[in-house]
Amino acid sequence: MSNITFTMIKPDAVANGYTGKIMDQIIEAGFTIRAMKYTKLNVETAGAFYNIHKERPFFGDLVSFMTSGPIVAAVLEKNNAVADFRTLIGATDPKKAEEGTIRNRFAESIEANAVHGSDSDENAANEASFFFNMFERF
Ligand code: FUP
Repeated sequence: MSNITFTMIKPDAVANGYTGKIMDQIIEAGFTIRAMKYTKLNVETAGAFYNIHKERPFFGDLVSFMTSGPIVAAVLEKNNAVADFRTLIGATDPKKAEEGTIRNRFAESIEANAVHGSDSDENAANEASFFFNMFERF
């Protein structure tokens, strides 16, 4: 079990002004920020990040949405980070996300679902190094 996970605050949540509230909930839940940046994906970088979904029917819409505005990317540390962060954010579809979870509070839809959270230690490591080099992680 590794102790880092990777997150993005997605374009819907940034545009809706929820960046501060979401970061506050993450820190209150015991996560420490190890890297963070405000940036914007393009078709190439969003397509590469979601490459695992490239055959899925929603892939084109997902890339359009994820390139529609700026995001906040971050590497977070905590014991059991991957699983605990997925509990904190709730189900992919905010209609199914538990009361009080980040997606329950801030997401609009299954696509515009406010935040990303890595689904395994291996993906957390890969996603963190996709966004951050060794000089950007503390
Ligand atoms: P999650 O791990 O909860 O982020 O969910 P997935 O890896 O299954 O999906 C990644 C992203 O694809 C979701 F955040 C939103 C998008 N998606 C859709 O737009 N429609 C779907 O039916 C499923 C996922």
